[in-house]
Amino acid sequence: MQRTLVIFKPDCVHRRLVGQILSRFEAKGLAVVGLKLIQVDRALAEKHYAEHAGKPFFEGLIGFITSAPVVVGVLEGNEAITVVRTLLGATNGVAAAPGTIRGDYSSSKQNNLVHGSDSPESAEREIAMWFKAGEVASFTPAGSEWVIGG
Ligand code: IDP
Repeated sequence: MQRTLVIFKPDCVHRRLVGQILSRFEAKGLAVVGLKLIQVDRALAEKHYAEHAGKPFFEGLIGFITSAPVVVGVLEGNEAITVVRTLLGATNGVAAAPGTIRGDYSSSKQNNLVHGSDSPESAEREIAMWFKAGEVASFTPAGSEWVIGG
């Protein structure tokens, strides 16, 4: 079992797509083990996107992610990191394949609806950055053997 951090970005919240997209993750077999809506401050935004500091789109990205509330979650499941990123599709919504979340709902490089951690190291760092220990649940969802069998 693996955990990953997802952020339903301000465009997703404004466009009222949080439920629909969360549903796609759940339908794939991922379980929600943490979830909250928060207004991100500049310090957290800069920490989360530290690897992009100095890039031409950085200031715009920080402005975007702090412009409205986000819904941040921890999803758990088999190969959760890869599964989430595969469902999300390419970063640029214009290039993302049809059938992926970004391919189906986004036409933008920046406003691409959902963030997903890109490696086990990032997932661990990001979950600790966005959630306190008691905010992430540990349990075995009923029926897990049917989701992951074989
Ligand atoms: P990812 O979210 O697919 O992992 P990253 O390259 O890590 O993509 O970029 C982080 C976020 O920064 C993207 O999801 C997107 O919102 C934004 N971003 C990336 N490249 C650009 C760009 O060229 N212009 C504007 N925003 C960008």
